[in-house]
Amino acid sequence: MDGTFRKLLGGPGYLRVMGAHDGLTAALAENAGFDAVWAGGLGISSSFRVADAGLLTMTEFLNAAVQMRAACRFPVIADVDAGFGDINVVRRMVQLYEAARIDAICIEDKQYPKRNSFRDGHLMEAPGAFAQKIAVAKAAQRGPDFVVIARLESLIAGAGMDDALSRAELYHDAGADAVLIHSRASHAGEIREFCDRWQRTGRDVPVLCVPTTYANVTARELGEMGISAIIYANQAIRASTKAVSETLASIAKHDSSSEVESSLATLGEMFQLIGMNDVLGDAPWQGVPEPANER
Ligand code: SPV
Ligand code: MG
Repeated sequence: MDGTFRKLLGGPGYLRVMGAHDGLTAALAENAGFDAVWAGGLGISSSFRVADAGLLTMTEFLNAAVQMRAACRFPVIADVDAGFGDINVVRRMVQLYEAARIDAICIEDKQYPKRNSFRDGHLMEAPGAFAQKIAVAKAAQRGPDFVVIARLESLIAGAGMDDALSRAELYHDAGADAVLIHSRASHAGEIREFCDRWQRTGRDVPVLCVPTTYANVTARELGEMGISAIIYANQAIRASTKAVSETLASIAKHDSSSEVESSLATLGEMFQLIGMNDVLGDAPWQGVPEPANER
């Protein structure tokens, strides 16, 4: 990676961030040219077949993020839901994630245990209580590079744009390095309005967004509105779920995998992805010719 994630996020233009749920999907995101990976709660929960409702433990989320960290070189942004507990949990969480070389965490201002943002029935954290979580998170980090993103759920919970903006200012004052404005509108109008009004505050703070329900907008258009990073949070897990279901159904139906062979990754492609050619001691190892006198 060129420079730290903090520098990338604060740099010109916008980053495209792909959601992943394990080491393999993180590597696929890196190979496809994305700028960072989102270790997303929905994707990780789905990979366990568990509801995205604060059910997995911090350790399970952290282990998934660590698996991604080890499998790729680009930045890892970890979705840490509402922080897994109170301010004491948040402090320990930051210490563990930073020690694991995760580049950034994103904490959302809903009460623990949170509900997925595409469902109803949200309870927001009181603004001051969440600002305190952010302040504790920032105080807990040891190095200068770790990034804390405050995720605003006001538009999701029906609290409105004024609430989102006033919370964003409060969280920035508490030390947030960036804010994520979440919307589940069917178009990017809320994002545009937030960006316009946020820029008028004169605060030079990166804004991230998650265009799941407003998928008909391009990253470039969001960048022009003032967004610094666009997170495709769940497309990878949805793609693989559909592809695997269809493949398995075909094999079951035809009593054979012949129908689907052409749509599968080849063994060679899998070996390349997981580094089989780098396995030491396997014969024949193509990398270095054997010395002639030992033949
Ligand atoms: C996730 O991917 O877990 C997220 C993003 O938090 S969203 O599901 O869009 O709320
Ligand atoms: Mg999540």
